[in-house]
Amino acid sequence: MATSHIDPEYQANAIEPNVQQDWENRKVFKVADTVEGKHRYILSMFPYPSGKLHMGHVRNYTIGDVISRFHRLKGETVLQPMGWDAFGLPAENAAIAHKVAPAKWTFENIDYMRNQLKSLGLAIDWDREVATCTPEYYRWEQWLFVQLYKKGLIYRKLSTVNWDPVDQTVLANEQVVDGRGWRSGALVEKRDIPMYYFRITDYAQELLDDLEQLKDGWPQQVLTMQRNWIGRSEGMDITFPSADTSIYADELTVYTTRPDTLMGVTYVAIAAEHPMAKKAAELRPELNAFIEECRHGSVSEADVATAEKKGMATGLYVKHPITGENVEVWIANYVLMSYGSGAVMAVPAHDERDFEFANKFGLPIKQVIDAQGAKDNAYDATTWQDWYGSKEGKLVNSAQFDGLKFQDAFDAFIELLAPKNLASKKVQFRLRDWGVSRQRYWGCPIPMINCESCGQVPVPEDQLPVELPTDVVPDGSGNPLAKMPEFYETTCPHCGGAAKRETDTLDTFVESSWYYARYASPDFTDGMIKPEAAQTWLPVNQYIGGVEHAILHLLYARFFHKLMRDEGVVQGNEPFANLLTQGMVLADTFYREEESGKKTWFNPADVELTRDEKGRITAAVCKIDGQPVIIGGQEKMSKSKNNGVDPQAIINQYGADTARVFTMFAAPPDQSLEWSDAGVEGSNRFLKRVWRLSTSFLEKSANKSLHLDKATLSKDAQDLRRKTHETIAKVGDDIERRHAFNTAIAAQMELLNTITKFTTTSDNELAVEQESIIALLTMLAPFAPHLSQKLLAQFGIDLTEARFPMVDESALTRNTQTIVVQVNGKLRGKLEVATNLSKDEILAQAKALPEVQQFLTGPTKKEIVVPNKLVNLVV
Ligand code: ANZ
Ligand code: ZN
Repeated sequence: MATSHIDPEYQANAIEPNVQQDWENRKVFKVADTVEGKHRYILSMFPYPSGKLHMGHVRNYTIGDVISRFHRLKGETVLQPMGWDAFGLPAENAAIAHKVAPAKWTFENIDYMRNQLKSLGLAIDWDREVATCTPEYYRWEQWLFVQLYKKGLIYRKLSTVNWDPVDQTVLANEQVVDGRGWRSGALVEKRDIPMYYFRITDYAQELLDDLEQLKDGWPQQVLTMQRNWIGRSEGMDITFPSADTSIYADELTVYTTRPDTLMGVTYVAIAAEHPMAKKAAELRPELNAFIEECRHGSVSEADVATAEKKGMATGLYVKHPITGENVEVWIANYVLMSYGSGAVMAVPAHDERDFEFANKFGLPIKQVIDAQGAKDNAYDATTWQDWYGSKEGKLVNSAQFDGLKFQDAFDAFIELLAPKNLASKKVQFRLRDWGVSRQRYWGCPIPMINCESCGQVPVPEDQLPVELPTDVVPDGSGNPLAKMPEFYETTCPHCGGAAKRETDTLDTFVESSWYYARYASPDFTDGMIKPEAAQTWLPVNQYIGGVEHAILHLLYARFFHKLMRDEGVVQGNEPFANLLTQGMVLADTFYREEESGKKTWFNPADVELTRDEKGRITAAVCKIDGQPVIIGGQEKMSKSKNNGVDPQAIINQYGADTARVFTMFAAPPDQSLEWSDAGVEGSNRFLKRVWRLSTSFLEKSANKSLHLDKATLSKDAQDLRRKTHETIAKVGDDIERRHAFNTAIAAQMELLNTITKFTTTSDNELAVEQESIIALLTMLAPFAPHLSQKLLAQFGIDLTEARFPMVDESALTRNTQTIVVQVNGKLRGKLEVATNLSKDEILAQAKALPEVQQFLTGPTKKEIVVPNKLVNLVV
């Protein structure tokens, strides 16, 4: 038994740096690229180096760390890496604001945040740190790009994008707010520019099918979001021939999921970018202004669906493929060029958007499905809703097709039109190919060369990486790379002539799509991933991150895994076997409102609260001026509400272990966590009590050599052992299977209470108490590793070598039980008996009790024995 002196007071700040230093010195969390025996890869989504950690990070990384440390305690080799999603727009914005190069800003942030992460005490193999903005990383991304380009899985095409004329850049749909650029506020235009695309649609079916492999490891809700995003629909391409080929030569093809409504088509609508619209504008110049108008505004499907319907007739006609009647072609703002064929057969009676459009422009409406509630064939403005949406009804007003239901109609139209090349079945995905070109500086250079005579030529592999110059300070006007001849001037690898490098960079989602794989062998210089390392560590066993990444990041990473698999770089079909999506971190908000309605938000750290007995806030004043502020309720921590709690302040005040225990105890990991100072203090008190219990035990047991003798335990000792081993079983299950870290901690708090109440009268009882304390400290290690390591050391145990305690099944079974003894239904005595005692023996012992005997005034008329519970004697 170690007897070194230990501080009786829990002082986190005195312990934590030392323990962290010890881990670093001994490289405790370092793992090899290849491992024999049980191993596991636990990964939390890597951070963007924005400047400092926020509570969401603390929660995310603590969850990952608890799982990692638990499996280490189970004797497994655990890979838990960390790195930086280091390219992206904020670095450029900071550059514009502070005139500092994005590289410098980024690396300084990384240095600061790395220290913060280290102060949290995460069991990370820091030798595997990766920053995506380093050429060592992105050269392999460029390498893959070149392979995919050669295979045709990346292509270049002109495409219509949201263009911000002030920022001179393409905007993502979500960066368009009310038709304006999110940063500049400028009216967004649509523009055609050449962009590189990943052919993710080639993998759409597989991305959908393989969700099946994830159904036990991923949250249901995320699987649904993935499925909807991929959006498989089955429909038909139907061709409407030109009514007059001397005016318009081509035929018009539409995509429809409701071919059964074909006889209800009253017009055809095309997108403003459709080639037929251009032709029509040549004939009718007044269309140009409208086409131009459609170029503004968003290309987002959601926006388009809800925008006010606008349109103009083209003056061109097509022929209905069945009746041969002329159908007028309209340009409509609700038709997307990027979906199907950019043209729709409009059936206003059964499609809401067509209905709205037809009403606005006075176009005919013809019912062809006999839906319930629409008995009358004439259009009735009050019942039109009943007509659309339903695939259940039978066809009406559809000539020889009357009476058919959806599937029969589908087959009948195919049978009739397919031989004439006027229809074909089609599976359509909502998923679009992934445009990856960004007109930005701080990103991975696209490894392509543009040659006037040879076109687009990939950079030869031996010339990779194409390095991004790091000493550039963007000024906000377009992409600086496009203004740097020293970057873009090059020679064509094909013809040797003068050529120009691509100056666009890749979407930063590309870097985050494969970092999980790079961690397996971050320093490998002969390829993306060392084959043995990929074999050892992939797929990630447990991935943890915010639900905000449920769609795009996860979809792209799944896609990349398949791309890399097909390139022979990794095996398996999916990158993340299990996924945990953590909930948001909420905190109280406080504000004052000016007469104008403008709100000023106060940080919770600057607000003094008064609470009632139940802990509810009853009053709040600003600490600076002592005046009241309005209580705004709990909201997601954010800059806009100024309700972020700085993790550093918590760590400085209470230590990392308290911050970790609080974030794990306050809520199950997938639910919202409500920040509360009282909760933080409570967690800190718990750790202090653990400390006090351990140190006072060490004092009273000093210089004793304890040995646990299970055969001669007092009842209290048996009870404590049972509680201890029940807790071990529960905590193990809570952490490993249920990911219910909050109840795991609650169980440890209970155990602490039980141990604290236990009084020892013998060395054997001391040995029992010691067993319980060591079990508690070990179970607590995933949550409060510093405290745990420091205290366990006093018991001669090195946490880094320790194992999660084993459940002693013999301690779980109760050897004795308490039986209540009644006479005529009244409680007269209690009996402590062995659990395996027979009914007769229990009865005999009950009757022999002196306090019972005095009531047995005559022979018993009835003797009732309820096993494990009670004996009732009736006299
Ligand atoms: C006729 C029809 C009748 C339609 C009806 C719907 C209901 P999903 O299911 O999402 O795949 N559509 C086709 N291409 C379009 C485009 N480029 N822009 C806007 N809308 C387009 O949607 C397929 C339906 O969306 C298609 O089926 C088409 O309208 C419309 F009672 O055709 B439907
Ligand atoms: Zn050339």
